[in-house]
Amino acid sequence: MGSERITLLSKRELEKMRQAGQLAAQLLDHLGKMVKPGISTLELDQEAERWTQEHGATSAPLGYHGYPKSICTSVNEVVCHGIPNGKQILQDGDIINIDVTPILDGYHGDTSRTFFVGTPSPTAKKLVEVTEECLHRGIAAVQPGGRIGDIGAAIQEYAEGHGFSVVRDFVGHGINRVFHTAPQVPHYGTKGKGKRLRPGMVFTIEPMINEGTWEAEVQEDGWTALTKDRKLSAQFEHTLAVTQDGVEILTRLE
Ligand code: EYF
Ligand code: CO
Repeated sequence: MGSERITLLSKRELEKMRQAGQLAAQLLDHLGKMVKPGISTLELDQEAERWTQEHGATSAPLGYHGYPKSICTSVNEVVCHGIPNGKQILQDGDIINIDVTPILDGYHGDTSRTFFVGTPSPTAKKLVEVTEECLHRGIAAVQPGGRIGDIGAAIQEYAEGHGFSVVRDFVGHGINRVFHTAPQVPHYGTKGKGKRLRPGMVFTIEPMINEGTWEAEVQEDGWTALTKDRKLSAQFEHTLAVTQDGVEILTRLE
C-alpha cells in the first residue's frame, strides 16, 4: 500500500461509494440496536449477514484473507478483528466495536462504532467518548491540498492529551472497488507530512485508542488483536471522500 498509486474516483464512482456507504451506515445502526446484555456476538454476525443479503449486498470480510465471519466484533481489550462467537455473551459494562463492510454493486462501505453494553464504567465512557472525538478531529483535518499526516497529528494530540494512546499497528486505508488500497492513513503522525490530499481520494479513518499502552498483539487464532496490557481499547470508523472544498463523510447515517 505504501508506494501504490492513489486512485481518484470519478463522479459516477463517488455516487456508487455514497450508496455503499449509506448501506453500511444503516447496517451498523441496525446492529447497534441489538446490542444488549445477553446477546452473543455470533447472533450479531448472523443478523448482519441476513440483513446484508436482504439488501442485495455481500459482506466483504467473509473469506477476506480467509477471515471466517461477516463482521468484526471487538469486545473490551480487543483492539480489532474480533471474531464473532456463539459462546461470547455480552455482559453489562462491556464495550463492543462492531465493524461492517458491505459490498454494494462492487463498491465497499466501511464503518464501525463502539457501543456500550448496559452501563459503562467511568473509564470506559471516557475512552469511548474521546475515541469518537478523535475520529471527528481526524475528519476535520481533511482538506484538499492538506497532507495525510494532518489527520494522524490531530488524532494523536487529542488522544494523548486525554491520557490515552494511539494504536500504531493498524491504519486507515484507501477503499473503492478494492477493500484495502493506498493510501495508508496512520492515526498518529506529524502535521504537514505524508502524501498530499486531493479531490476524489476516498479512504477510511478508523482510530483505535487504548486506555493503557498503544502496543497490540495478535492472539493465537491469527486474527484477534488485543491490547498488550489487556486494558480497554475503543474504535470508530468512517469512509470519507476528499472534495473540492473539504470532505464528505460517505458512511454518516442520513
Ligand atoms: C491479513 C484481516 C486480515 N481487515 C480490515 C481481514 O478495514 C477493516 N475494518 O475497518 C478490516 C476489516 C476486516 C479485515 C475484516 C477481516 N479482515 C483481519 C486480520 C488480519 C488480517 O491479515
Ligand atoms: Co477499514
